[in-house]
Amino acid sequence: MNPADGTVIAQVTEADAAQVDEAVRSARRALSGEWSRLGIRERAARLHRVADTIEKRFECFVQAEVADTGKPVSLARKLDVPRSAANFRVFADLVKMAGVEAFQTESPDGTAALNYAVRKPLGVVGIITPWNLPLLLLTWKVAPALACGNAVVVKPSEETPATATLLAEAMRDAGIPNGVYNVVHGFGPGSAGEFLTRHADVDAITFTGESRTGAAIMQAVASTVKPVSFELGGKNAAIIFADCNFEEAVNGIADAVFLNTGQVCLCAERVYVERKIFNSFVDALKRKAEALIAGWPTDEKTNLGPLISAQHREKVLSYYELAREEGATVVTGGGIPTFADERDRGFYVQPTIYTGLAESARCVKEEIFGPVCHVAPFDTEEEAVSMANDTKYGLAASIWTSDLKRGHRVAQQMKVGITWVNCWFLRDLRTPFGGAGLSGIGREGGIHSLNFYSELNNICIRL
Ligand code: NAD
Ligand code: 6OD
Repeated sequence: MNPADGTVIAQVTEADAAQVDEAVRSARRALSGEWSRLGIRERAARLHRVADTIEKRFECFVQAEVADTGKPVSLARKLDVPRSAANFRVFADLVKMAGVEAFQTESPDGTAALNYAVRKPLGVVGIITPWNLPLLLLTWKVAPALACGNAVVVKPSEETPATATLLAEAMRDAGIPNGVYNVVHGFGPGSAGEFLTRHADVDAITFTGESRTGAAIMQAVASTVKPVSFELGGKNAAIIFADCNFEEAVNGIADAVFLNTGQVCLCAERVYVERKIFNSFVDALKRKAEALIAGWPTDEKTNLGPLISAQHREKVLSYYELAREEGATVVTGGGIPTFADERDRGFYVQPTIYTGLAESARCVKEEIFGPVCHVAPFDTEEEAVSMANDTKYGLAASIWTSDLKRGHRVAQQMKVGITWVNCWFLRDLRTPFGGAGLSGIGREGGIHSLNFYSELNNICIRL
C-alpha cells in the first residue's frame, strides 16, 4: 500500500509453511553446491558485484524503497540505497582481512601445542526484518551472512516487500548461485515469519524489530537452540548541555527526532536540555518542526513522509492523545495535517513536540516510533545522566557539548549500545552495533557480525 495516499501498489504472495520449507531446502542445497567451493576472495568479489549491481540499478532501488515506505525520495537516495551497497562492500572487504585467534600453549607438564580457530559458515540463516529502513537493515544482515559463506532465507516486513525482491535480481545478476539468497513474504505470527523461526533446519535467526516480537521469536527458537541476534526497540535520550554549539545541536536533534518521520530505532524521543537554554532550544526545535515539508514522497523538496501504515498511525495518534491525558504541553503538532488532495487518505501525522510530562509518564517510557519527542529541562549533569538511563531500553544516546571531557564522561555512563557525541546516526560499519536491556541481544557490525554469522572451530595441535 502507498502510505502517501492509501492506494494499493501491488499484491504479494504470502508464503505458507510448505513454501518456507522449500526455501530452507533450497538454501541447504546451495550450501553443498558451487557456493561452498568458492574461496573467500571469490565470495568477496561476488559481494562487490552485488554492490555494483545495486549502484547500476540505483534509481530502481530508490523507487522500490519509496514505493515500499513512502519515505522522501531524497532520503532513499542519500541514505538507504548507498548504505545498502556499502553494506556489501564493507563486509566483503572485512571477511578478507579478518584474522583468527592463535595461541601457543604450554601445559604445566611441559606439553606444547598450537591452538588456532577456523571460521565456518553457520549454515542456513533466517533473516527477519522490519519496515522502517527495509533495504538498509536487510542488507546489513545479508551481506555479512553471505560473506561468511552462509545461505539465507529472508522474510522482509509485510509492509515493505519490494526491495528484498529486487535484491534477488541483483544477486542473480552478480553471480550469486541459485539458492544462496531466498525470499519469503508474509506476516509474523502464524505466517512466514513464525514458520521460519520454528523450522528445524534453520541454523540461526537474526532479527530486527520490536522488543516483544524478539521475545516471541526467542520462545520459538528455544526448542531447537538456535543462535539469535536481536536488534530491537529503543526509547533513546539526547542530552543537550548549555555549552553546546547551539545551531549544530538544534539541527542534530531535529534530525534525530524527525528523520524518516521518526521511524528510526535510533531516533531520540526523550530530549533533556540544560535549563539555561531550555526555552530557546524548544523554540528553535519548534521552528525546525514547523518548517518540515510533508509533501509527496516523490517530490524532491519533501523531507517528511507519511507513517508506514494506517495501523501504525493509529498507534502514534493514540500516544498523541495519551500525552494530552498525561498533562503534556503541546509545543507544536499533536494531530493530522490536511492537504485537500489524495494525501488526506495517506498516513501523515504532524511533527510533534511535548514538554511538561512527568518522567514516569507512559509517553516518556514507551517507544512511540513517530515524529515526536518530549523535551525536559535539567540542572546538573548527574540529573541528566540519571533521567537518560531511567529506561528499560538501551539502544542509543546522543550528547551535545563543547566540553569534550564532559562528552567522554557522560558518554561512558550511558547504558546503551551506541552513544554519539555532537552527532547522531554517524555510522562506521566496523563498529559494534546493538542494544542493552530491551533493545537487543548481541552486537553486529565489523568483526562482531563475522563472529555471529560463523561458527569458530578451535583446532589444538600437539607439538
Ligand atoms: P515488528 O517486530 O512488528 O516486525 C518485524 C518483522 O518481524 C516483520 O518482518 C514481521 O513480519 C516479523 N514478525 C512479527 N512477529 C513475528 C513472529 N512472531 N515471528 C516471526 N516474525 C515475526 O517490527 P516493525 O513494526 O516492523 O518495526 C519497528 C520496530 O523495529 C520498532 O520497535 C523499532 O525500534 C525496531 N527496530 C529496531 C532496530 C535496531 O537496530 N535495534 C532497527 C529498526 C527497527
Ligand atoms: O546503521 C545501522 O547499521 C543500523 N542497523 C541502523 C538501524 C536503524 C534503526 O532503525
